[in-house]
Amino acid sequence: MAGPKRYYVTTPIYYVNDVPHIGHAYTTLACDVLARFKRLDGYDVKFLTGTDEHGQKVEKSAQDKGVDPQAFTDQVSQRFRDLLGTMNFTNDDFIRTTEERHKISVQALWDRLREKGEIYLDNYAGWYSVRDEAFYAESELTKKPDGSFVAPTGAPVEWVEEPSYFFRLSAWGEKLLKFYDENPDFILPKSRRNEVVSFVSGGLQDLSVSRTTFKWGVPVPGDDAHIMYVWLDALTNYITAVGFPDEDHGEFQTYWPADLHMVGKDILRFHAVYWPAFLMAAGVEPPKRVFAHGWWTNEGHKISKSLGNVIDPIELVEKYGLDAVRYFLLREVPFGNDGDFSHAAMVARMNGELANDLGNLAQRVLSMVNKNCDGAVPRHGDFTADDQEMLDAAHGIIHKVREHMDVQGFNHAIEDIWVVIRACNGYVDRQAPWKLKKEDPARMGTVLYVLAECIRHIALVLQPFMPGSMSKMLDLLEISTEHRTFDFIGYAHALEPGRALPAPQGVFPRFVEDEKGD
Ligand code: ME8
Repeated sequence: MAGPKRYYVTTPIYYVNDVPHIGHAYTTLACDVLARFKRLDGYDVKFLTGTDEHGQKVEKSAQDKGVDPQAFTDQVSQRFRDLLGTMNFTNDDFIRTTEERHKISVQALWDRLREKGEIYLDNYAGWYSVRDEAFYAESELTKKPDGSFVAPTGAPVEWVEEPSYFFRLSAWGEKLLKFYDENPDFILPKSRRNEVVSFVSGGLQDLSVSRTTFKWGVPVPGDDAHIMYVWLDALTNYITAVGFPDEDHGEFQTYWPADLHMVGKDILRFHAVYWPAFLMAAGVEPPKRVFAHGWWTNEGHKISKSLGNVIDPIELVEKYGLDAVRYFLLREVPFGNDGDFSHAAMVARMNGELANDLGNLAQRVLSMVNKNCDGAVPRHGDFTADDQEMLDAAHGIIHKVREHMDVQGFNHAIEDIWVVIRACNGYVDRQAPWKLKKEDPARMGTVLYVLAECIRHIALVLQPFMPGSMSKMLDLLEISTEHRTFDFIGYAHALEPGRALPAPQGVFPRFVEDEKGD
């Protein structure tokens, strides 16, 4: 069984009908920060991402481009892989649903459901949206003036009639409700949980899980006129990646059930209703949590290809720098809520919080150390109550941050770290080490020591959010790579007075508009 120090986190696998944008980068970023945090906190982590390559939507995109679907998916999937490097993501695996390991896994799950009598053959007659890859009941649709119907997401729907296998979802409603009840944190945030509970309480219908009118997908074992429903195919990736159907060995034993499936609110129903129902029906334990985060808009407008306002994460990184983008995305919006991307908000965070609050603190302290303490960690005398309070606050941040990270409260974690950064700035002003230089150089050494030690802690806990910049900051304190995990928090591993430090360098430049004003 998975022990307490194991952590398995997954992103949705993204459709390769289109190139990656800020929304995809956001979800994967949240997972990367959690994965990094847990690794630093001593966990054995598996962090999975990948691409969802089957189904009608992808098949159509390939056709539109006049390319064979496999060649098309190879190309677009690579764009998603490239983004991982650009964003400094640390996924341990990248899964593609066109891989052989996945076909084996999905077909094994199907066989399992079939053997257990959970799947039966019938005919489907109803509405389908290719854009959402979802079936809709007529009661969920809105009629437009021209007589056509649209899904609640605004996506067009088409009438489909074809032979289809069905999954007995209707039989799982009560069991799902019991499961949600027994696992109150299975769906976060709470508001989303309530939506799901009321959807399931309204009664579930059996779900069509195969299609016969196109070919791009995994064939149903023993009946290859049928292609498996792309969501059954896609959701199974989470167990494929840990070796399913081999449940008795290796990674499955170590990592399943997953600790967290991170998703956007658009795909919560698939993850919080269908997926646990499939798994329970197959006799496999459901994941521990699904977190549905909110939706980004661009300067107040919905992000869409047709509006031409899609934000390219690569362009953002080129303009503002990677860590500023990573910071902004998780700081700007309470995680779970919708958020708006704006240039003004980005620059305000960069200049106010990164350059001023944190950058200046480090720069001021390290420059004073460099000039007045022979470029080495200062020697300190006895700590006053003010010193002690400052050090305790820095040492204590990890406890608060850990609690927030356990419920994906990224913005709260950052806010609590900033409380300490601001407290440090207050302490500098109060203690005025530049005055102490003449009046009491020994006391100046103590004050600068306290500050350097606080900066060490701030940098340690901020590593998951801004790995590149915090690595630079820890380099400036001459902290070796092995001493950068959370085991090195606290007095026992405090900076060693007298240790030579490199010349200080700025870590967070202010953002200045160029002359063209872009
Ligand atoms: O749904 N704001 O893939 P997908 C925030 N293949 N997040 C956004 C976003 C936005 N504006 N736009 C997209 C699929 N996302 C399926 C998933 S999983 C077994 C199969 C993010 O390419 C968000 O995480 O449409 C959303 O859930 C996901 O991209 C949808 O990606």
